[in-house]
Amino acid sequence: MQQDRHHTDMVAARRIVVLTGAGISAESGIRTFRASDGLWEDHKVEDVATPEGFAANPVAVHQFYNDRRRLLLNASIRPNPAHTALARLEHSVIDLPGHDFLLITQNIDNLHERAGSRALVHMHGELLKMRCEQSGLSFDIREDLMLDTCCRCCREPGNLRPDVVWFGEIPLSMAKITKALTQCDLFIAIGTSGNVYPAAGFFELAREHGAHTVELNLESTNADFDEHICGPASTVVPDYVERLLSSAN
Ligand code: BV8
Repeated sequence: MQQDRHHTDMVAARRIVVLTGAGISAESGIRTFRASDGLWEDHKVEDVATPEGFAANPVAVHQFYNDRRRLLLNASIRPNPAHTALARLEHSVIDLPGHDFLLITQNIDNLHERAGSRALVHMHGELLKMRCEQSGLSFDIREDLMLDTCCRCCREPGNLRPDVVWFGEIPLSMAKITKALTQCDLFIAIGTSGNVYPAAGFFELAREHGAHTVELNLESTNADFDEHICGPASTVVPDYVERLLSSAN
């Protein structure tokens, strides 16, 4: 029977990979990159999200990330129902025989963890971590990172940077991600514009290996997913997860 390309076969979905982007955190109050009020509207990518930009003006780059870290730590910023639904999906399937689940996020916020997600990879790093460029060690940070902040490994200032992946740098956990993409039978992209590689190509790799691919986004990105479900993440993600879970029982 020809698989209906445009609808998820809810019962067949056993090995699930989810990719999230800035859109899943938009309703939690965190700006996306490419919307009209996006982060890239008042910053040039090459100035604040490249190693060259950091080398040229580390103070400006620290300020860019310090501002985003302070916002993230504001009490008003909380996971929304989309984050919570993904954590529920993970907890419901991860222990079922023959099932698997991996959540890959491009986001550097910690809203997935705060919603309860554990099978989680931050492929572009984390805003609440800093890294020593001498030792390679990462440390938690919840306050401003300044030029004169000392790392605990070298006990001197000047070696620390945000522990995020900038343009031109290699994303994290690519071996684990690639393995999951080639083995999954359902790939779900949520709240990402598909502008940045290699994340933007993940759905094609999954489909080449037999996965059904679904995009849940405010509006369709017109990328060639099998299925497009449009609407705000805090509505469409819980609805979709509910349908997946009710069909699995
Ligand atoms: C790599 C972390 C090699 C930092 C980010 C030329 C020179 C050098 C490199 C390149 C080049 N050409 C291409 C490249 C590769 C480059 C790239 O893709 N450039 C693009 C601009 C062309 N990529 C890289 O450099 C990557 N590294 O390629 O290394 C390699 C490759 C494979 C294997 C080994 C080695 C590294 C890229 C990482 C950059 N770091 N972030 C930080 O956060 O400051 S990128 C940043 O933007 C995010 O992390 C995310 O990945 C990316 C895209 O953002 P989105 O999440 O999609 O957000 P966006 O605003 O764009 O879209 C939001 C979407 O949500 C929209 O569709 C909107 O409609 C929707 N939405 C909004 N509200 C809602 C909603 N949806 C639902 N509900 C809502 N309420």
